[in-house]
Amino acid sequence: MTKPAEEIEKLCIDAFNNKDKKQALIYLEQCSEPSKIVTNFFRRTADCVGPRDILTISNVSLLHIAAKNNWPDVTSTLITEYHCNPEAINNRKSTPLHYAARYGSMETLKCLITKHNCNPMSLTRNKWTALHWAASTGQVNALRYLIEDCNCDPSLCDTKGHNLLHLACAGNHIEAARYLLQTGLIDPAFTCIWDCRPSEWGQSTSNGNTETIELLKYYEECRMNSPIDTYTQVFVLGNKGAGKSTLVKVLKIRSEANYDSYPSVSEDGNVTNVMLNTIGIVPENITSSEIGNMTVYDLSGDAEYHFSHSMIMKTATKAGLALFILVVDISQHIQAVKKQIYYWFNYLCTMCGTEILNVLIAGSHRDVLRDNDDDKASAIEALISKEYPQSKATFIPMDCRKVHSTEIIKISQKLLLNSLPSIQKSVNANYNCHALYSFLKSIQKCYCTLGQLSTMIGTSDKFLPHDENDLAELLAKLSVKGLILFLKKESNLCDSWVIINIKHFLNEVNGLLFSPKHDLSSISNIGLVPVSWIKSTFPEHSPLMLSDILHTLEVCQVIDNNNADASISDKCLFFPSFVPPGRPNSLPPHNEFGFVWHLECIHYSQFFPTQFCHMLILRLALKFPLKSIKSCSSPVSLQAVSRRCQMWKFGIHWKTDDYVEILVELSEDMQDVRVKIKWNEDSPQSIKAMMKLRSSIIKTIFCLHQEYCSSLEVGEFLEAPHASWDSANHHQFAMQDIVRSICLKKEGVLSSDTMGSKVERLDKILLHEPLVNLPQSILLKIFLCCNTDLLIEPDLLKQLNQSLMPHIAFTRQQTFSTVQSHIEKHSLFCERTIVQTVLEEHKEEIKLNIEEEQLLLDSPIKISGITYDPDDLPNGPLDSSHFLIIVKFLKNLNDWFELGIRLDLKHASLLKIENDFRRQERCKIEMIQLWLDGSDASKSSLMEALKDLA
Ligand SMILES: Nc1nc2c(ncn2[C@@H]2O[C@H](COP(=O)(O)OP(=O)(O)OP(=O)(O)O)[C@@H](O)[C@H]2O)c(=O)[nH]1
Ligand SMILES: [Mg+2]
Repeated sequence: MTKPAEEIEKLCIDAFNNKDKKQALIYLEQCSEPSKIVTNFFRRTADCVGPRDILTISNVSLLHIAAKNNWPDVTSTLITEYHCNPEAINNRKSTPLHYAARYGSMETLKCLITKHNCNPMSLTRNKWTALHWAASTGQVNALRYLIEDCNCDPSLCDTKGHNLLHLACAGNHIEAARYLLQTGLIDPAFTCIWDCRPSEWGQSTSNGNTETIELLKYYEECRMNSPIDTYTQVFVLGNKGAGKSTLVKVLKIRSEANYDSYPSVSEDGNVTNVMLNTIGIVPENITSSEIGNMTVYDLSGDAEYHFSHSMIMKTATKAGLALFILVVDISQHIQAVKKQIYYWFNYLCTMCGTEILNVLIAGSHRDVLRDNDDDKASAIEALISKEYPQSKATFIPMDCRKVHSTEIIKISQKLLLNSLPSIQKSVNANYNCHALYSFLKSIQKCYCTLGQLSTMIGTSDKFLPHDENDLAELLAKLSVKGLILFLKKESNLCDSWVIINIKHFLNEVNGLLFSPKHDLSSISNIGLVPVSWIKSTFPEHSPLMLSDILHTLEVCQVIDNNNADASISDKCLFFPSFVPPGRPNSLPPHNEFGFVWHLECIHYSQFFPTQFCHMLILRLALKFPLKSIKSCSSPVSLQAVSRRCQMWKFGIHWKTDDYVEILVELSEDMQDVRVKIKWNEDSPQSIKAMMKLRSSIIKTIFCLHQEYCSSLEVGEFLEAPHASWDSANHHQFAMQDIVRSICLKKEGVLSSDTMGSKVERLDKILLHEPLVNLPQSILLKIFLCCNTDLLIEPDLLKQLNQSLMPHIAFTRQQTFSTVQSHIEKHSLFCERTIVQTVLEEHKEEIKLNIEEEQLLLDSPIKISGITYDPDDLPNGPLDSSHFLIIVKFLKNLNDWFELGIRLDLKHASLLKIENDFRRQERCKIEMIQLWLDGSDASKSSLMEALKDLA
């Protein structure tokens, strides 16, 4: 019969008083409010007897008891009021924390760690942590708290080499085992000092409870059958016919047992039966003791695939773990070899950033080199180490066909070595990856969505996570290994595609979808393909899946005709890679364009990558000429678009309703993007439209540069409008100089041609640019102060309007921010740091100019009945380029000698002029020249001097 609560409390206190500790604790554990007794008892006895002494029974302190029974209050009281050691140990070096974990006393566990700073990783004599205790008793909550909230390392083993799974399995704690496996942090195949894996250990210790053992065995099998963490992705790239497929086949043959007698090796040790002219991408799984486990992608060297390949590689190499073999045919002329190396490094750098490590360069066809070509290999090697020192590239000249050469062994060794970092990185690969990969293989599908996969897992008997986020994480890991292709859709995770059988998928659609071999011009000549074409060409695949995959890879864009009811079949896909290669003959000649702008690669070995070119055409087409198409599936509307817009491999040309004609193209060497615009100068509408288009197109180009090749150093230039294309008259002006001239209000800009130093007036180079005549005060406010809601003063507005006349002037008062956004739409420079930098650099100078401007704003000066209006002079400093303007300005002034004195010219110099030239007019001209040649000539100094004369 149970005793009433009061009686137990009394018996407990009596036992304490009689120093019968054992009995006291038995009663204490039965009390409903143990903390009350502990507090009361100690309060009475603390003076004479130490609590630790009283409450240590068989080496267990009262704190241990409190932890075991989950008495957080007692625990806190003992520690804070009676100074008990929170990390007191018993004879096995177990602390109260270990007790709390072992018995799942969650409140006390948290209290000990968070409030009393106990070390959650403290060890017992057997090197057990709190985690080991929790695993051995199946306390899932304690495991979860210690791993997830306290970041405890669950991979530690005890003195017998047991990990947490050994302990969970021995106790048949299935939930704990499942949780531990799901963390992916503990190896289910780890063996203890008796060579036992957790499942075997469980078998030897359990009493016929096999549930946990079965679970672990399943994981072990998955891992054994799919050693995914040892896989590395290798991309083999290079020009057509370089020897890529040959090299891949040699590696594959070497991975076979008894490859000496392999049917594809000829008597002289050369590989035979290589499939020539690879189409698209051919993945190959190679497993050998020589190179480890690799997914090798043999890429076609055909240029038309380079774009789609880079998109696939970009997706696959996001984690930066892939290796690259570049095959270069070194039997070609050295210039051709160099060109190939530049091209492919450029390709890799723009795809993976400049930090590409470990590129292996196989210099194929070494056997074809003549004796006197010996220096060629060393020249190539020198070139690589000079141009790409950061790439750690290894160059191996070889005959790719030889199955037994020392070079192929060297390549294999290098591959193995280079794959180690990526393998090491994945040692901690989530063990669920193995199980998931096994599961994916078992469902025998080519592809599915993440949502479908989650449902399949949910209805299976496997212990896999089927939460979408967890699944996405696992799939991404498998994708990095090249075992599947996971195309994550951030906006709707459920609809992300999982390509389970890449090989099958690529074999079926690769050649056709990523670069169609057959003529599509009957469908459209601007890269538009109706989804119905995809449907009929690939009847076995879902058109939604195909278009989605291509869209995700940015190989094409789905054109949405803004019709919510439209099914995918009514839609159209735009493939930049499908546009015809040839430049149309009907384009306007160069000198018809009033605006010609270039973005050029500065470094000779760099050029815009194919991705950039494709995306340029894609983005511009969708933003401008194709923007308005409503229904693209009907051939009639496709033809209508085709009439207004032409596209080819390197460019796009279109006309607008405002008589604006735009041509954007890349030069054939891919080092120069040009934007040319033609408009109707008699139509204000056309001029306005041109201004807007110009700024928007250039913004788009800069965005693409950032996205696809930000490491490329580029320079920006303008050509004089309507110039002919012959080299004698061909002058281009660096944008930097133009901006400097605009900001400092200098009129002329120096041509950047190395040939000459042609000075051209700014307003002749850049037509209809609002910034050209913008007063500096407004320029400063727009670029440096931004977004002020202050109204522009009437005087400034007058000046502003003068500079914006006639097309985009304001009719009434404006705030700075409205002016800013208005100019932004029409200027070539808004939002551009280049202007900001120049303004910052010359801020003080510009401020002085503005002060001068203010001073002189309203004060024309009259001398002998003639008015000298400062508005007739250019602002700021003057030099010899202003000679004619000044001569005209001072046309009616007679007293040149006096003016010279006021302009601070030397008396002696003026006398010399008088002596040498005598005629008044001539002397005045010489004086002006002398003044302009000096360093102080400016509008303000001239106006000051005239003021003195008046
Ligand atoms: N002499 C010699 N011939 C080679 C060497 N490497 C490849 N070849 C030959 O060059 C031809 C083209 O080789 P492939 O391996 O098909 O070239 P690829 O780089 O795969 O070409 P694509 O798939 O078209 O991009 C084959 O006939 C090979 O036998 C080499 O090192 N020496
Ligand atoms: Mg090939």
